Amino acid sequence: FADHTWWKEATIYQIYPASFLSTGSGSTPGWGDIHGITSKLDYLKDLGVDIVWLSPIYKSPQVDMGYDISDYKDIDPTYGTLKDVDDLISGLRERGMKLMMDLVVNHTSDQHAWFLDSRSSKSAEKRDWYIWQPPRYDDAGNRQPPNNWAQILGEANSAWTWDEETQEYFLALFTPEQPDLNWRNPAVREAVHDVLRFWLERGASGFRMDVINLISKVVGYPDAPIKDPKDPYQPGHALYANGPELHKYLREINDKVLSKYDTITVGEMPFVNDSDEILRVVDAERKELNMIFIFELVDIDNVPGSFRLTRHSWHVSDLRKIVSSWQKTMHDRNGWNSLFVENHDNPRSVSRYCDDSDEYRELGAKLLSLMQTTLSGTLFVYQGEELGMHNVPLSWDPEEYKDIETINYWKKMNKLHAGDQKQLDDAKLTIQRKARDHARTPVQWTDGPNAGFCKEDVKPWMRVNDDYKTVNAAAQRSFDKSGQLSVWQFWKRGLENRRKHKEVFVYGSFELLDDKHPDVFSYKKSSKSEAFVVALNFSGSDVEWTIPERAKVDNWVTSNYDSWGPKQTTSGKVRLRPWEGLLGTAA
Ligand code: ISL
Repeated sequence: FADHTWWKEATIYQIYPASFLSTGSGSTPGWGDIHGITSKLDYLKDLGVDIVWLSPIYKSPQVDMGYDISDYKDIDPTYGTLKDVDDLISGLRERGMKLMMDLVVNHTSDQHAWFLDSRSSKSAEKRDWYIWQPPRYDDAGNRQPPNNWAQILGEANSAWTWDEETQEYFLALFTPEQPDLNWRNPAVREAVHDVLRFWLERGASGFRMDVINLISKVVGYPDAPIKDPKDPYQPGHALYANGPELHKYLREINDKVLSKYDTITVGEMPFVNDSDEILRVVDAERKELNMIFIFELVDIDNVPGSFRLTRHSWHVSDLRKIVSSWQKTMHDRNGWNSLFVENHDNPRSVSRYCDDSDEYRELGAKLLSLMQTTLSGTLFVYQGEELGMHNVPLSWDPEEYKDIETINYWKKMNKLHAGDQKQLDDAKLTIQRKARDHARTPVQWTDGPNAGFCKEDVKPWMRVNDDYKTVNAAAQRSFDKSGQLSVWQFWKRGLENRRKHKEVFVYGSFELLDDKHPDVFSYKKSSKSEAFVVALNFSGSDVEWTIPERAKVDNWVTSNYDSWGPKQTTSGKVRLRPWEGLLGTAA
């Protein structure tokens, strides 16, 4: 990678405000607040974080945890005030850190003033700010939605919601409370530009753009191809993801706003893995976005082409293929990667890619840390990932799950499969493995009441994971067992190492060392002047790995089993213990 920039080298820490830290300064007891974030800036600085990304804190009815915004220029009282954000920004600046806001502009809340106006009558000033369509009628004369697109998070099946008052349907891809904005209307685009300017002027340094690839829908809203003939509604991804005008809208944002500031942008782009199309967005010359979240790795266990709450088996070779092909593609074609295995929409990574049993949880979390801190791209760490937090226990009742997606999925399954225990058990297993709730439990700060997330006499909005007595930040930061590191300390060390050797890890070239081994993912990262080799055993067994000649390992310097270099051979065969990862210097 030729061009060096601050946002490429940055480590970004994603905060899910509701679950980060509750100090009682917001209006809703048991919810995290902005003041809580500001009070942890030294913790983040110490870990090695450069930029804090906040999931939405704007005014919101919280149907989808703030991804349904009713006022882009104000803060939800649950989290605090605009003044609290100003204080947060000054605290970040004092420490040389930056703030990234979450920009959710594919849709608004149905309580946003724009939508209230839009739905008030067919001749309302902002009618055309959203996507309204007349009904279709079937052969029997029954009213039907304009097309067969399925809703993504809702309980109903159609992505279209009927409005009794004005006798038309509006499009709301996620839930009916999140109507999609009509980006074809230039006034909508200008209003969005104005929101960006507002936050940049206030001191934000950039944006994570929520489902930004859904803003342009195919003209005429045609039916989606039938995937499941039993279902009247089908995933419409092909017709609303990366639609015809996406590039035009992104470039317009850049021309009119971003080019006037020094910013970082990352677009969330689900449902698309086509490298040419992705490169059209992130190619530095095209001036659209700096990078996007490519979903291939976190979609590894979805039924292909389907929604997230599905299960599909996968193998280490899939992971290896996905990671190495994106490392290479971006390097060879002047794009840029983001690195992430967790966010608020996915289960915990150690539970998903490794083994979260007591025996292997810490090793797995460190293995994933080693992988991420040694690859090219802007690195995103999700709150709690640095502690190796894992999925909620299987024993939890469905009522402990709070996410609208989970709740609606469970309702839908119960309706669809009433009385069929086998199907319902299967749906339950899907929730236990894949619900977004797993990432949303309160951060475990201490072994005290409520894990130190909120005061003892307050009930956290979501139940704290049972293991907080052993898994918590206080224990991990003060961990001191000669030669060993806690997960937190391993992350800190990994981030230091990444900074120190950024020419190799952030900007260097990537070479896959072995595409045959059933369990090991191994690669070499090189700059002009140095090189490192990484070998990761993605299995719970002892394995043997033959070091390829061209790896030219000089010295193994770190294993996730201990911080002092393993006394392993540097040529011939290496024995890797369960979930062991090795980092070595190379010629
Ligand atoms: O979690 C998913 C559904 O199974 C994902 O497909 C998710 O909906 C998709 O990644 C978009 O996510 C973003 O937009 C949603 C919001 O619910 C998510 O939290 C957000 O990250 C709607 O705003």
